[in-house]
Amino acid sequence: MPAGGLLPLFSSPAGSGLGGGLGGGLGGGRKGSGPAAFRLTEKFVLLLVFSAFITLCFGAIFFLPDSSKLLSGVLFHSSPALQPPADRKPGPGARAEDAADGRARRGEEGAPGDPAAAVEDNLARIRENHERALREAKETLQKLPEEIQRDILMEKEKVAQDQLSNRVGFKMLPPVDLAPLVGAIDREPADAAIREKREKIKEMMKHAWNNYKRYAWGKNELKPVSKGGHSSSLFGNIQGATIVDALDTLFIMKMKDEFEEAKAWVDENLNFNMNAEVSVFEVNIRFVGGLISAYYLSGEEIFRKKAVELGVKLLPAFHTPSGIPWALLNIKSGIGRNWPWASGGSSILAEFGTLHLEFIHLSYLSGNPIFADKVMNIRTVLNNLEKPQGLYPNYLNPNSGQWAQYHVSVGGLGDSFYEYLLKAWLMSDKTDLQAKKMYFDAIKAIETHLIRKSRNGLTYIAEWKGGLLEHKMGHLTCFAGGMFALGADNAPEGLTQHYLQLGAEIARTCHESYNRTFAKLGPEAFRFDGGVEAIATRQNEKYYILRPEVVETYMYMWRLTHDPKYRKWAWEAVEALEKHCRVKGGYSGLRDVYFHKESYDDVQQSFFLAETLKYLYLIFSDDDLLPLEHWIFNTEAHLLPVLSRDIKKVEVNEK
Ligand code: DMJ
Repeated sequence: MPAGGLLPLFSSPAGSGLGGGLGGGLGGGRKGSGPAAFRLTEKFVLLLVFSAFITLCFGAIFFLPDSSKLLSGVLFHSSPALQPPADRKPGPGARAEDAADGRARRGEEGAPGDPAAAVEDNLARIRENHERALREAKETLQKLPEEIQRDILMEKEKVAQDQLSNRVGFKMLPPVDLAPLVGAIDREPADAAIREKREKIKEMMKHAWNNYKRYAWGKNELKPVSKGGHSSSLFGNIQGATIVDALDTLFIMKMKDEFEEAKAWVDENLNFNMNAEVSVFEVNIRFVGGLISAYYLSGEEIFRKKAVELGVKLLPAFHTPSGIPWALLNIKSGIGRNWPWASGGSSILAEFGTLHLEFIHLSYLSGNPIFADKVMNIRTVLNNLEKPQGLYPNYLNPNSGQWAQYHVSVGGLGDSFYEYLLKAWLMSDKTDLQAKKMYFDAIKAIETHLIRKSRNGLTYIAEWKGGLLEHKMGHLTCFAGGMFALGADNAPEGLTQHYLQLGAEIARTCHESYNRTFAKLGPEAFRFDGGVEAIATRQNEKYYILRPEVVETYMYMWRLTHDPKYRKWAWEAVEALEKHCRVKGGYSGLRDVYFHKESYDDVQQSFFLAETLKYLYLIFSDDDLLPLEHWIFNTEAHLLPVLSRDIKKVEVNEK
């Protein structure tokens, strides 16, 4: 169709509007030199061509996949602040843009001001944005749904972590209702003989503390024989384990000056901003637990601040496919791994299963559910797993979320996981019914498959290896007497007396393991085979490192039964510690409890101050000091108040 055929439709006698404007410009050179009709036609042809070109350009923009990026590239090119910084990342898609930039920098063709170069630059950007969008879409499509979910979780976690760090840094943690904290301060026992014994235990604490202060202040632990500091790799470069572990013992023993100097050290020196690989479990039970406990007892804000700060540092340990945390974590890089000796690169039940109490409190104290989310996910993973004969193996692979080896123990590698199930239920003011069920189901299976009686009537808890029993019980396992007794009151129908009795029997067996040694302190492990009962037969099981588990069980048994034999047995332990472990520079562990001469290991463990001396002190105190209905002891004997039903609990989002 001839162009002229269309022209009348667009003709404007006044030459106004778009046609007039353009005509005035484009056809200006021919103005007045020919007939008006011809000039007008020329104008309209030009107008048509030009508008077709503009339409094409816009069409190209709007039909490309990422029109918003394109628009910002083309329309807002003059504003560099609007260009996304990610465009600058190296990679195949970045090359075109780099070339354009390079030209601009060199002032070559394509430098600002040159319209052809600007168009080329824009095209390069468009191409690059387009390629990147494709690449991202492809990567996302290649991911498994779980991976995508994990990415989202990690993003969310990062945001929560940043918010928390700001809150800690700017001292904006939410207000906490500290009342009523029952029995944090007590009266002197009425009975003079008991008072005297309690005073003696306080004197032991002074001896341990003063020597630590004199020879190892600020270090993790004391070497009481060589009189220096002792560093444990469990805490990486974090220092001051004894100070943090001792805080609440100092508080309840009313050693006020010592508590104040410990608090000042925490305020000025306790530092987590370092390149350190730590044991997540040990740092949690000693440092996080110690700080939370000190906060609740004293109300001093510095302890809460440090506890939350450390809690945030531990969060990257949970970055595993199953959410079961690594055993070891570099708190600077956030890189985690498991103990090289752990079966199949597994995480350990007693380690990842002993975070629950502290992390629930961290959520409460920070107002952020992230900590509780983490431990509730551990709970969910464990609850959903198939359990061999109802038992929980000690090794779990954090990548597959499956058990790695069928080795079950209520001692080392398993112990405090069971303890934390029971205590999670009690600490929740008996609302966490899942924990209660898991606890009672677990101990039922333990009783069926692991608990045995020796020929002479000593009840013991053996170790289970793929169905075969090893008739050995560890010192660590002795805590279970107290655990059975503590849970007895709420046991399923008709089992209360049974569990109290079981606690008493374990206490008796562990007392026997002490009584059958020269030092009257128990070995690391004792056996019920080869004609022996409650005696260590291997040289490498004969040591005693000031552990608390036996006196811990005496404490619960005393509180729950008031049978005087528990105070008697506790006092025997005090005398043995004084006779065999006390040295001028503090208290030392022994290499062989059967040997008639002390051979010291030269370490005053921080748990001696946190646990052993605290439990002994409580045995010789009235029951109104830290009543068991109001306080939960974490596995390092740090105090966590029961979170009453009235308290608004932090919402937990399960994974
Ligand atoms: C302490 O750190 C804790 O009691 C832990 O649960 C087990 N080991 C030591 C004491 O023996």
